[in-house]
Amino acid sequence: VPAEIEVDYAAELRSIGLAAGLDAVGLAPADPFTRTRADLETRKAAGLHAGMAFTYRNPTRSTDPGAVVAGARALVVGARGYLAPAPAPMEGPTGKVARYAWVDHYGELRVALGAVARRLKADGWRAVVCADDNSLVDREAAYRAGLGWYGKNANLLLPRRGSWFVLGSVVTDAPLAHAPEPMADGCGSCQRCIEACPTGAIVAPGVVDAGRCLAWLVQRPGSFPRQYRVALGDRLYGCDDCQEVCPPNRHAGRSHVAQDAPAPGTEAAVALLDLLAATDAELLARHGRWYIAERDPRWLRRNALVALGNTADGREPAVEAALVRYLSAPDPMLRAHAVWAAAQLDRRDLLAAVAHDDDAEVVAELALAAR
Ligand code: B12
Ligand code: SF4
Ligand code: SF4
Repeated sequence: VPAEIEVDYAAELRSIGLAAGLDAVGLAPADPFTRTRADLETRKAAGLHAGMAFTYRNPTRSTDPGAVVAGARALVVGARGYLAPAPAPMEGPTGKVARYAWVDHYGELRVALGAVARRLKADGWRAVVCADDNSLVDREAAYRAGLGWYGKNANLLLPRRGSWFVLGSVVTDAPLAHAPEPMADGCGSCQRCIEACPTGAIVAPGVVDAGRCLAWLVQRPGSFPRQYRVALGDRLYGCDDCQEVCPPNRHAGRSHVAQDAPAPGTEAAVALLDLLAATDAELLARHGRWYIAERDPRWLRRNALVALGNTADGREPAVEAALVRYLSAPDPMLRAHAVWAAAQLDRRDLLAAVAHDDDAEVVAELALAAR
């Protein structure tokens, strides 16, 4: 393929991506991400993945575009902005949802990348969309395509526009590869994200310890670690603190704003008492597009109990009723979190309900609540 045709074709694919809803598009060669493979392996060995599978399950695969498309030669990488206005606050105790999950931004991203893939396929090339799945490390693809730099909070920041972007690629065997200049660091001496992280999860510039990161603690199965329950505050799903404080994200008008008014169905907060009263089927229907370990809604109820314990008024009859109900829940993990929440809300008087509980976690929680 003559060079000028390649350039035209790349420009055309770029326009297709932009017209389909991407805010930035770049190209990268499909060489294996060797540095990222080493990062995944060393961080996994150091336990910083905290049991996560995702891209950590098989670092050799998730850093090799050739494992997605045999003979891969290029990546067309897209970023889609998700900063949007917040809906009006809700009444009563609510759990906060991180911005990336307010609507299905990954769905929109995949549709836009799909338009690029369709064009490539129509021209006889192979093309596969990878976005937020376990097959490719998306930030590194975007970094290699020159879309942005790695912030100290590990997020990829686009120049002047910040990090409120989801990222994905089209892996193709089309010969589009032009290695762009990698984006220069834009953080400089700033380290606000490191200082603002409520759990100290950013253990070195660009390195997040998932075992402390609230974004993973709300997703992972098991009891919510006691030492981070207060830090969870009113969060239910995701955490945005290290991005909210980031100067390139804070300059009004500099980050991409998707629209003027909240999109229909925007879910920036969830009524905690409704969540705690809902059935499994209702919770999966409402929140099924979130990552919920084992598709088991009890992890959402666990998060909701912690957020309730951090924010509610324990004398409110509806809050008291929820605590009473969960103190006699069949699931001991949820009873234990209800004990914690009741103690946080100064309702140790309700703990008589579990005085004879023989579950080890509930007993341990009661002993701590009595202090
Ligand atoms: C696992 C995962 C998580 C985990 C672990 C996060 C992590 N830091 O790895 C958890 C659940 C905690 C998580 C949280 C979030 N995630 Co997440 N997550 C992923 C996933 C599935 C894999 C990430 C991965 O492989 N990381 C591997 C490690 C090695 O990469 P890294 O942490 O980015 O490390 C890089 C830097 O350290 C850099 N580096 C190396 N040396 C140095 C030195 C310096 C000085 C610096 C600055 C950098 C640097 O190189 C490393 C890569 O080689 C991707 C989707 C995908 N398939 O890629 C989404 C993804 C990374 N997540 C995303 C989002 C939106 C989030 C949250 C903002 C969601 C939220 N609001 O709660 C938070 C942000 C937390 C944070 N500060 O990182 C976006 C990020 C978009 C962007 N603009 O960067 C992605 C790309 C999803 C997507 N397709 O858009 N996530
Ligand atoms: S997402 Fe929250 S907990 Fe995780 S590193 Fe950022 S500020 Fe810390
Ligand atoms: S807060 Fe500062 S150090 Fe952290 S990512 Fe943003 S610019 Fe970089």
